[in-house]
Amino acid sequence: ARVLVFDSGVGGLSVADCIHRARPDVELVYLADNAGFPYGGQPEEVVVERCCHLIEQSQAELLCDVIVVACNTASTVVLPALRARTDIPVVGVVPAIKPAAACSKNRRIGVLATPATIQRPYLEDLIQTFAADCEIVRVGNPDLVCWAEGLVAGIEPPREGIERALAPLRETGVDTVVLGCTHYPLLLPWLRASLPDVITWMDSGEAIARRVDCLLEQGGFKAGSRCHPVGNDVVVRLSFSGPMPANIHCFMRELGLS
Ligand code: DGN
Repeated sequence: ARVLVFDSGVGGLSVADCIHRARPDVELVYLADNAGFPYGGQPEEVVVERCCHLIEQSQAELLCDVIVVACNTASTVVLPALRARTDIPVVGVVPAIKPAAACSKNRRIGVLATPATIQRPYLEDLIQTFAADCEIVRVGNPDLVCWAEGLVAGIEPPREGIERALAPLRETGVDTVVLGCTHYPLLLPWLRASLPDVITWMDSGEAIARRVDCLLEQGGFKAGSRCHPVGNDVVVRLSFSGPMPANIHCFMRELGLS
């Protein structure tokens, strides 16, 4: 089987890594819209059109069995349009409010995401549905995604910037933080160092991997291999089947992701 994992940049690699660990037999194609990064400050219609167009274009060539929109910011707006335009299963990401509410002891939870995700009404719906009895500290930050992108180029995130970004969470003493952006697991060593009292950092990668596994089981998909082209200057398209290419693998191992 073949799974397309899509993000505006490298953040979706944190999700690809979880899927790869759950289903090492599956061929993953990673599609990063570097030219469109970041999605946070862009109008909804632009994000919807970009995502649908790029995914459809890849899908026409690659014939993937499942599409994963591994980006919270895109998932907040693009899923209905994408599902209307394709007949294969589309999995999106939502911030892991539900599991966070299940594990917070002091009922104080931080939600760290891009400003766009923090502002969208669906986040409020998730909070009302799953965490109505918790105090929720929302932090919409425009810089963390860029610092995560920098890691691939070997640039360390600025410690002071991270401290500043996390200050509202420190002040309120949250014991659980939801990583509501797929780029943030890449920053975990720095986030942990900045907020050592947080007990649980909750991302959505494993839940997505379980969902993908379940869809592949339902479809009866087995491991398969096909050839497909790689990249152009608008979109970096990396594909990996079996062991991931050394640079991505090393990058993720360095960050403690695999
Ligand atoms: N990885 C994306 C997310 O989960 O929201 C980053 C969005 C962006 O491009 N700013």
